[in-house]
Amino acid sequence: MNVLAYDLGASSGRALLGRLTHSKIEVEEVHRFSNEPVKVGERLQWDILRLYHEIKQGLLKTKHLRAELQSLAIDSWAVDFGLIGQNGELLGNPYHYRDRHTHGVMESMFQSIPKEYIFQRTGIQFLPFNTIYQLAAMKQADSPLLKEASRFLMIPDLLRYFLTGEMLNEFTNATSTQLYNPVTGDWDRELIQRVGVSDSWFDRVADPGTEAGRIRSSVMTDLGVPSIPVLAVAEHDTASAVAAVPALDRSFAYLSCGTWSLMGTEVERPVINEETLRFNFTNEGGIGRSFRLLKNIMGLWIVQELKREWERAGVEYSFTEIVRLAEEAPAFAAFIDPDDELFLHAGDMRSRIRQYCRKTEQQLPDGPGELARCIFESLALKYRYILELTEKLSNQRFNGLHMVGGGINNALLCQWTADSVGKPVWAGPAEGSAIGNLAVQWIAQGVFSDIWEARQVIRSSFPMTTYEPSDREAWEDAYGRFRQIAGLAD
Ligand code: LRH
Repeated sequence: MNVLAYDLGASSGRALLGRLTHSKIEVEEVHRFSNEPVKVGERLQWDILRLYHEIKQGLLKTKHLRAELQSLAIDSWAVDFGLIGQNGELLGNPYHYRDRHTHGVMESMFQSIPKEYIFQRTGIQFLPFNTIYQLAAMKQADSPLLKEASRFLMIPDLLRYFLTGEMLNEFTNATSTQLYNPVTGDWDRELIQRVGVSDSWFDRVADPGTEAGRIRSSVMTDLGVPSIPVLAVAEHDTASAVAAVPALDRSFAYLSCGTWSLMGTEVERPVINEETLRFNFTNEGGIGRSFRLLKNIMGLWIVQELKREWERAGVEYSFTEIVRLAEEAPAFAAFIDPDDELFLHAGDMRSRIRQYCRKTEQQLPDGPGELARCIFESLALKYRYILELTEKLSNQRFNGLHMVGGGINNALLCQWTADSVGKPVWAGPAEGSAIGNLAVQWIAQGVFSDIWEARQVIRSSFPMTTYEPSDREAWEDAYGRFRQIAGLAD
């Protein structure tokens, strides 16, 4: 049974063809493409039509493989969206969540809508780029789009709409907006109205696994493809990645490691209380109406930005080289809190890291190895802090940590994570989101009875590398210093 998964990340996208043979999943990458946002003036926007073009290219390439598809589905990064006008056309280009138009909007919103009220109703962490603040920023700027809009679609909803002509909002992604109420199981219409936009744009929310239409006739004619079903899966990429965690135990911790690091656990009901609010944890929707109690950690973004910066200066380093240089640099020389707002937007990471270190009276990392080592060690230390909080907030003890996503190709980071958290790290699969996307399509088709059966098959289909903790004393000492420097001490 062949199915096609499109997984769009903040810097690249891919289409994976999934086949099931003898209860094993086989995947073949049929298309890979870059996803480069475009800056026009001060505004950073997604090139959404190019992404749609690449989706069609993926369909063409699959056709050339003569692989008969049962269905396809799309997942992507969360929070970003497009607005649809009265005539059914997309209004403008979706903003990139790292665009600066949301700067200060969250804080100013708290003056009219209390923070506690928002958290009580949504259970979602406060990130300045959440959809709610993007809409409020557009409102403050008196965006003409808001006057024309008749529907709100998140990125995968939007691309699915282009393919099928049908509009539908998907559950896991809907929760990431901070406009969805997990207790009532619907958009929080009161909150939406208080933000000042029309709640009529927000329609029925569909569960992962729902058939959301079929390839429309114009696409069939243009590409010469049949009208296969297009499914809504766990369309938030992190939800798909968590769906693919090959856990045996129902109580498990995960780290989805890519541009972002998302760390947490799966829970049956959202955990909305003073503690989760205090530590800014989130309760995003998962598959089977579970919730992902987790926290965003800035992740490999800082290194990706450094790499781009070096490229602009004419120096090319591969990730393998960066990791090797980090390994050769002196240990525990300087730490940053990767989640400091300094590192959120694109720009000169070298000077921001040095600025952070100057402010906290540390040595200033200089060359690529020192800078990369500072980032990787700081990430590993932040992982320990968040893992301990996850245990506390969910009232569980984990005997290891599952790592999925492209970041697991960095064996040094996996090892340092194990050393820092003092528990084994089980790494794999690297294409977590795409595999979770495939798995939900197979659940929808009745091939797997539920996500737990899918997780078992994923476990037996993909390699998993175990990293045992080592060097504990040095990491324990580093953790104490890191907490002081990052202001995370008790
Ligand atoms: C990871 C991710 C994450 C969101 C961010 C916008 O790709 O979806 O879960 O917080 O992008």
